[in-house]
Amino acid sequence: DTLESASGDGESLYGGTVPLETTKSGSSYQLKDATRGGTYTGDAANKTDQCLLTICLSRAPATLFTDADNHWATGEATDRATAAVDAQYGTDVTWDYYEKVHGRSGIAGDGKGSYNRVHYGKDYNNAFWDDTCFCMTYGDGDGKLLGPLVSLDVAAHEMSHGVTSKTAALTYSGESGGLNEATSDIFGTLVEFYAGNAEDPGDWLIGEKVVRSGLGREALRFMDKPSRDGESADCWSEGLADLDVHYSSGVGNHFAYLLAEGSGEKTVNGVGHTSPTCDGSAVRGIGRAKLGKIWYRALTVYMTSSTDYAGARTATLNAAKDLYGSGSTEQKAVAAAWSAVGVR
Ligand code: ASN
Ligand code: ZN
Ligand code: CA
Repeated sequence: DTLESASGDGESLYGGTVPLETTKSGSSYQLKDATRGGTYTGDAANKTDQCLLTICLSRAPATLFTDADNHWATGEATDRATAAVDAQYGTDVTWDYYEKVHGRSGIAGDGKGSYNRVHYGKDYNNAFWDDTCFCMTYGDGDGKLLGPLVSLDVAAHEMSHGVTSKTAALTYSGESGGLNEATSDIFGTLVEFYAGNAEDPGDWLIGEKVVRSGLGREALRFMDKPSRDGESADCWSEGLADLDVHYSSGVGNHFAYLLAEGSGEKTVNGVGHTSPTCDGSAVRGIGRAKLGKIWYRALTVYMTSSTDYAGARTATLNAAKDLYGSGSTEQKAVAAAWSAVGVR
C-alpha cells in the first residue's frame, strides 16, 4: 500500500474535538503522524510489561489504532480509540511546543517520533515514560481514584521525561530526581497553556482532568503551593533528598510558579492560586514564556545528571544571564524565586 499523510480529527475524552494528522494506508487510516516524526499510538490491550529493571520477559503490545473514515472515536471512555485520541493529541501538541518554542525537533532533537501505549494494564492508576522502549504508556485508572491518565498535562509530563533523559539526564533519585520530576511538571504545564484547548485550559495543577472523587482532591499536584497534595515540599530543607521524587519536585514546581506568576493571590484562566513564599518575601513574576526559556536552557546547557537544587539555582541564573543579560530583571527574578523557596 502507498502511505500518505491525511488530516483528520477525533473526539477526545478531555479536550473535545481535536485535529489529528494521520496516515492513509489503502482504504483505512492509521493513528500515526508522519509530520511529527512518525509519532503513533497503539493499544496495550490491558496487558503489562513483565520486567526486572531493564530486562523484560514480555511487553504489553502497542497495536496501532486504525479508523475507516479519519474521524476518530466517540469521545466516550468505552470506545478504546477515545483515550488514543487524547494521547496522540497530547504528544502532538508537546512536539509542536518543543519545536516552535524551543527549536527542538522531537524528544532526542533528531526529528524522530516516539509512541504512546494506552489501556495499559487493568485499573492501572499511573502513566510513565520508559527509556528502554523510548515510549509513553498510560493506564485507564480504576475509575474511583483516577480515570484514564491521558490528559494533556500528563502526556506532556511523560514525553518531557524523554527530553530530560536525552539532555541533562537528571538521575531519578534524591534532589536530581526531584528536579527531573519538576522538569516534567513544568513543561507539562507550559504545554497545557500552549495548547490553548478550551475544554482543558492551562493551569498550575497536574492531572486535574484525571482525578476522580475518591482521591479527595482536585488534582494530583499543585504547583502554586505543592503541599496542597498533603505530601510535597513547598520549601527546600535538609533531608529533602530523602523524599519520593514526586514530592521533592515541589520545591522546583514552587520556584517555577513564583518565577512565572509571582507570590500572593492570583487567578489564572479562572483558577485561583495562593503562593506564599518560604521567607515571607514578595516575588514579582516574569511570565510563563520566560520561565520556559530559562528552564529549557538550564536543562539543555547547564544541568547534568547530578545537579541538585543549589546547582539548579546556578544553572537557571546562567541561563537567564545568557538570555537576558547579567543583572537583568529576569536574572534577578530567578534569584528571588529560588531564595523564596529556600534555595540560596
Ligand atoms: N507517573 C509517574 C511519572 O511519570 C510514573 C513514575 O513514578 N515514574 O513520574
Ligand atoms: Zn514523572
Ligand atoms: Ca493541568
